[in-house]
Amino acid sequence: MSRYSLDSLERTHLADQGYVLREAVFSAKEVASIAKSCEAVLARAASGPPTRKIQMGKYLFEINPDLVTVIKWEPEYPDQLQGLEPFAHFDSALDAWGKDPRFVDPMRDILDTPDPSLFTEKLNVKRAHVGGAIFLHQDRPYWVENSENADEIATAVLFLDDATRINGCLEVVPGSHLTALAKGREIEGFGSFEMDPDHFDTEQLVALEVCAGSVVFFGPRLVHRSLPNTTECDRRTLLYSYQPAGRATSSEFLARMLGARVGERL
Ligand SMILES: O=C(O)CCC(=O)C(=O)O
Repeated sequence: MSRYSLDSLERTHLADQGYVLREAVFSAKEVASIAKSCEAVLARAASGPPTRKIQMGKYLFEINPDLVTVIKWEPEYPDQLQGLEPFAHFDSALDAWGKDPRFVDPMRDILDTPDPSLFTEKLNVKRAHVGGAIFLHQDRPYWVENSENADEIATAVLFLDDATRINGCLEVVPGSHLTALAKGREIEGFGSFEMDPDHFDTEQLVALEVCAGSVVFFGPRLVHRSLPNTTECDRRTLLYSYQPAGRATSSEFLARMLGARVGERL
């Protein structure tokens, strides 16, 4: 048993509800340091030579071939960053945080593997007033074509700011990981990754209002979303997704797609 392993109540909660919430996992000082690294990564990604922004579904993507990453912009405010994925291959500080036992020990239990390692890393920065929604989805469909086994990937979400209903906290559907994979709605040019809220009882969503430094862990089938940030403060999250060691990472899949080798252009 490792220091931060799931306890028996958490294991039961994970099995029944599909997620585990731990509060105050990282101190305010640690969160401030992580957030500083995140902002530096975002600034670096946004300062490169602009490439074409592509609207896919409700999202606005820019693929940055130099950093081998995908930048998301706010569709309604196209000069405002929405997020970035992946980035551990070009930021050693955030790569190192991804190895912290407070993420890795629980992941050992969740994935039932002795050596979880990073599959992908994502930053979501719902900026004050302009941060938009992350639409209802499961993670698995996004990963099926871009991983070695999408069923063996799980995510830890670290909250870098206090998260509330009005700034777009994470909302999850407890138990949704146990039901059949939801059918996505087909969006031209994007695929069927998003779920159709008209065919899903969104009353089942539970808003996870948490303090900065808290972490939520969940697997690839949990239905979740987050709403726009209507407040005057940012609501940022850092997501680390893990898989058993030795498998190709999302940056390697992206590099293959771009015809580049990770590290070669950084
Ligand atoms: O609200 C968030 O930051 C989490 C969003 C999410 O589920 C995702 O980016 O896949």
